[in-house]
Amino acid sequence: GHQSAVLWFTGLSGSGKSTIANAVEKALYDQGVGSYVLDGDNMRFGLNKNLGFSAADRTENIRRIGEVAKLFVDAGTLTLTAFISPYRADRDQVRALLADREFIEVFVDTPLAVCEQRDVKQLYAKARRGEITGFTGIDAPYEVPNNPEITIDTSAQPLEVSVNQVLVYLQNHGYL
Ligand code: GGZ
Repeated sequence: GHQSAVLWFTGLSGSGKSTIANAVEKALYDQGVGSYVLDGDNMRFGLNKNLGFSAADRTENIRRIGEVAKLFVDAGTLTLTAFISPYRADRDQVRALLADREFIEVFVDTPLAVCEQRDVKQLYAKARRGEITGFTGIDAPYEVPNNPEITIDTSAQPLEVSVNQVLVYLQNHGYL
């Protein structure tokens, strides 16, 4: 058996949050552990489709995701969330919703320069040209976590090492 919790990935656009979260989900599945990923695809296109990227909308986005994550945890599911979640107060609010061991903050600490270099969706380029305003890391803030349970720098290591960091944490802390 396993103990349910939220692995709350936070970091810049292009930092690798979704990639790592999805790879962890697959690795857990291969070990016979069911988990579920909440990300932009299932939240921003569904429950949160009325929200944009203003500070207030991001706060509401994270509040709702926190509440949904809590429901999944209450249902016994190991849950992974992959959102920028740029505001420390918003993340701390989610932490406060959950029991002590139920919130595991995973800071995907990939440098802005590396995220911008990747620019898979060409959003940083658009932000630099002023075609998108309020883009995190360019002209909107990202507040780094003060005490994340896990910190990952994807510029310094391959995906498998990042995935393993998360799995080892879960193992060592009695979640698996
Ligand atoms: C940041 C934006 C923005 C702005 C659209 N700022 O690389 P992506 O495309 O897939 O990741 C980004 C995603 C961020 O959504 P979140 O729900 O994670 O953000 S938050 O937690 O702050 O609510 C990016 C895209 O949406 N995107 N406009 N202005 N990212």
